[in-house]
Amino acid sequence: MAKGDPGVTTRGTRAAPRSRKSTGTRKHAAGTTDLVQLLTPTGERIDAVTGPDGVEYRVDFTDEEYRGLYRDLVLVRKLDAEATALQRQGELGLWASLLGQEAAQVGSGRALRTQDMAFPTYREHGVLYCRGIDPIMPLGLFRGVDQGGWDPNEFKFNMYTIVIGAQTLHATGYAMGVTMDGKTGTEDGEAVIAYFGDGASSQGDVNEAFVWASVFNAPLVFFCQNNQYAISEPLERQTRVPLYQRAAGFGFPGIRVDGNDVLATYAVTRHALDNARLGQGPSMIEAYTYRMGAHTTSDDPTRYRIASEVEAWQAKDPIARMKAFLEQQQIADEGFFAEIDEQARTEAVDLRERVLAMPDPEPVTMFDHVYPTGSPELDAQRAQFTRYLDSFEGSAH
Ligand SMILES: Cc1ncc(C[n+]2csc(CCOP(=O)(O)OP(=O)(O)O)c2C)c(N)n1
Ligand SMILES: [Mg+2]
Repeated sequence: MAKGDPGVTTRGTRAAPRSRKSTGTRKHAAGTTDLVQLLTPTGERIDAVTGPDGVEYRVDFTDEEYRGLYRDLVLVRKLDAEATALQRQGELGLWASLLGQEAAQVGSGRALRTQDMAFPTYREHGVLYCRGIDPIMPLGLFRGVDQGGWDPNEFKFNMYTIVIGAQTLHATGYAMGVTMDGKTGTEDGEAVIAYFGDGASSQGDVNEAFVWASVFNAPLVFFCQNNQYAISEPLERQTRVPLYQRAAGFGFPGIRVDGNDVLATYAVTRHALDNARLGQGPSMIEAYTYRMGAHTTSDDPTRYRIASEVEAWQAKDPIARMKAFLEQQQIADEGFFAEIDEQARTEAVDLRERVLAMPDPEPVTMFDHVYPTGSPELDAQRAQFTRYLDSFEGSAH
């Protein structure tokens, strides 16, 4: 992604990209589609779209910025595939692939401003990449050699959270703190984004987070990646209404975006974040997408879904449509695509080599980062565990 702040506008204050072929501006009539989309599955560009919320969404990127988004999409997919391969070869304990969700993650991740704080689940490798964190970090976690080694404050990206939905409460508390610190109400204010899944939407924690964020007007965007499954449970086991409509019951706006469209996801997320930072409170985005792979490497999705469904979503692939757009508009040529593929290959090889070189930690170090200053109870446990390890001294084990 190019440096600087890529253009996004709402309500049409900036011009559409010049001389691009497009399908023009679309309006959502009542009762028609409620999906905000700026790039169709075949790569056709829609200049602007008015969502059911009455907001006109558009982006105004330079050619370099469009190419940057494509680069991000390809790189995060490639690194993710490498991590899956590493797990298959016994080098990671587990991996939760983002395959199919690249646009939802890159679009929202790039929409964050530097000062914004993100609270991820365990699948947000694409957002982590956009935040500038070394992609090896989550691999250390899933290899079991560290406990998640980045500083959330330095990168404004909190730790991965595997307890479903818990991070929405952490995000709510953090966002309430942002308001108390007086960091909202201006264009350079801070906004917060909480990622969660369609399955998590049924958790009590998430619904409590909705209530608290709403009544305290927290500067928070609830970003739900509806990838259609919670492990094997399909969406219809979570809800009888479109997920984004849940927001209305809690008293804040909700919107559904095509989560396989990086441009629309960027526009919708940037708008919601800017509203939050200006003090206009929380909102919810439902990024409508699909988990193309298994839930994790411990899962076999052929047991609960049919191949034709996966094929239907393959036709909506987030990277293919961006590539088609770049080709159709002559924003990128074969040389560019080859260069990106080569960069992705090189970064994946580098990632692999660094994972294989990760040393196993001394078992006793697992006590090191439980509390910042330790505790008597923890010290006792460490001492006991050390005695236990010492008892093997001189044995064959
Ligand atoms: C509190 C809690 N309950 C159950 C689990 C087991 N679990 C792990 S992932 C998952 C499904 C989550 O589905 P969703 O929220 O749609 O996210 P996705 O994995 O699809 O990204 C469950 C039930 C857990 N980690 N935490
Ligand atoms: Mg899901």
